[in-house]
Amino acid sequence: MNKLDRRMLLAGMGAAALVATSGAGLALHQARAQGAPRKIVPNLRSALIVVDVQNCFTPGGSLAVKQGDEIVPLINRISKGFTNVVITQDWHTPGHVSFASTHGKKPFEQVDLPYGKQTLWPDHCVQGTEGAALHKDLSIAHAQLVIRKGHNKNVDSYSAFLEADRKTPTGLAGYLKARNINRVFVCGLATDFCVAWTALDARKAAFEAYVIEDACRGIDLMGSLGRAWADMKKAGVHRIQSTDIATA
Ligand code: VGL
Ligand code: ZN
Repeated sequence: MNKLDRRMLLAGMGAAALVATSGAGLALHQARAQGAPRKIVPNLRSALIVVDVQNCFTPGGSLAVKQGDEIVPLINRISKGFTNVVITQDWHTPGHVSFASTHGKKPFEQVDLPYGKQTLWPDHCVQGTEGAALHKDLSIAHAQLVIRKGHNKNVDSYSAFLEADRKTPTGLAGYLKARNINRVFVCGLATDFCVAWTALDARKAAFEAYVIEDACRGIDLMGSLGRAWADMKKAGVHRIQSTDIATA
């Protein structure tokens, strides 16, 4: 085969490949136009984890996340597509180690604790108070487990899986595994703290993890939101929107 023939052959293959690609593209386009479902369909091995949708984190609360209440109707709707739903509550003692007031410091400063750096927060989600209650419009009657975290006075817990000492389990991984769940979908407050830490720890515990971006709101303390998304991407957390999920 001479040089020219070879070039023509390659060009011909290229054209054939192009046709094949656009053919497939057309088929996909037609499938979409026909309304073929391309959504994620949660199954019995999937669980929705609704993180910290509590009065303290919604407008009017002591650690209010901007527009934190807007996600409530969205979460109610998404939850209908899940057989398995877990709800978390931040659940601190009075005088908790994560409170600025405990250290005579201002909120959003940091302190060094035996387990590492701790960001200090306004007093929030004190056990049994109205602020720690779930938002009144959150309506997920079929949720099966409410897991309370950060209840140890000397250890915070952003994650629903592991406390901030990075070694005390909450029991959530064992619960999910005992029920044969392998995929978790995380939503709630706040994207860059409790949602991100929960999704990252889900990956460490070998769950497939999805964060439903529009069903979360972030605090964004000195770039924490961008960092959280970068960390989650690196860990293989899928970033999706509520419209990507099929509702029942
Ligand atoms: C949270 C700060 C302190 C959260 C909880 O739910 O994201 N953030 N405690
Ligand atoms: Zn907290």
